[in-house]
Amino acid sequence: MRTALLLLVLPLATVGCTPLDTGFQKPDTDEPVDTADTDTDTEPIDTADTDGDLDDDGFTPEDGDCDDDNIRVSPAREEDDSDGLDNDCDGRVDEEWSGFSVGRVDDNGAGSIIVLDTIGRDDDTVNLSNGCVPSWLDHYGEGWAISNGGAAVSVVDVAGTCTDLADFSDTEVYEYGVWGIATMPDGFGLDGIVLATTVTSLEGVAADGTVTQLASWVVDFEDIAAHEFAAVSAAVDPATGQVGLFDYFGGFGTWTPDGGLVVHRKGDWESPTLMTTSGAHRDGGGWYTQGTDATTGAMGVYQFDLDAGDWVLIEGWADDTWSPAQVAIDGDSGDFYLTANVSGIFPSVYRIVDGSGYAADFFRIETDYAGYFYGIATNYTHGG
Ligand SMILES: [Ca+2]
Ligand SMILES: [Ca+2]
Ligand SMILES: [Ca+2]
Ligand SMILES: [Ca+2]
Repeated sequence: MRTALLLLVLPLATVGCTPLDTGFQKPDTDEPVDTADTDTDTEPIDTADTDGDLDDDGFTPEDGDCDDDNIRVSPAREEDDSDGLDNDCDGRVDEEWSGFSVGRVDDNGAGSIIVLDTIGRDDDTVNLSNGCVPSWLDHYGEGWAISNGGAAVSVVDVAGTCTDLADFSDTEVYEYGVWGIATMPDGFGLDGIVLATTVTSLEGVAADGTVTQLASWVVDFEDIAAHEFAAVSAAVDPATGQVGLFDYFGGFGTWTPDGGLVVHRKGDWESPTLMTTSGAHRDGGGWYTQGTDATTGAMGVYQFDLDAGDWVLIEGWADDTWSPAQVAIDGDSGDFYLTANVSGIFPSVYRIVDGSGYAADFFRIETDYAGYFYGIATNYTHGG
């Protein structure tokens, strides 16, 4: 059995807020649709278009139109789950949200993955073999990839058979072990690669166990001036392949195969504002984290404002018996779901309805259960 969850020691400070940049683009309506056209030609509308929106659906490719030759494809469309198109341009084709996969670790060390449906029913519990522990998890083929207790990146099939792909337990090489993981979607040159954060680097783990370092940065817990970043979790925007890297002390970075690493906010361990262990990308736009205000201890969901270079509180609540672990987002509604552990009582998946102030248990185990929830990943079905 493996153990090794939270390894760093945390100092405290204050938090600042800036206005939310939702990233929403107003449709441009300056180009009326060919109203004078009375003939029966089959030419596309607006062939002389100069506003860059060829199909006149209100979005240019720069605005996020991922098919500028089809009005049923744009960020303003709902997804149709049977037409083979990514109607809403979130990088997922024919997707329908179907619930979550939740990593559970019992007090006796047994690891499992609970599969929840859209209203929080336990559809399945997959018990992991080989003493594997799902500290962080993401989808991998029909099963999952996990950060296995901080010591390995492992894959789990639907029957629960757990196989290590790559070992990260040698602290001479990986001082802090392996933390958050995320599976790269196909189409960005890293098909099937499991991204793994080691605090000091981003590593890519292939199906054959080969580990390739994708980025590294300066981690210096003696010298804050030299220190850059301490990334403990990763998430991917499936529309662009951009990777978000979430720092334990409130920093944030992005990485792309072509552009490399950009640190948008330094992780300040000397006077952190926000403490966090996971993050997620919302389908259609935005990087989010679950975190704790380092001064007040209040918990919240935050969005990263790339222009301001800071986190913006989206929803917050104060209950110091709660300890949020990780966050996932329902790609249909945008609501937030957090694994959380209530001191001495029970673990929960907590649901926060975006923009409503509503927050309550979505799923919990109440009867004679001792254990914790950790990793959480959003589940989708594809095709109607
Ligand atoms: Ca368009
Ligand atoms: Ca379009
Ligand atoms: Ca889609
Ligand atoms: Ca579709």
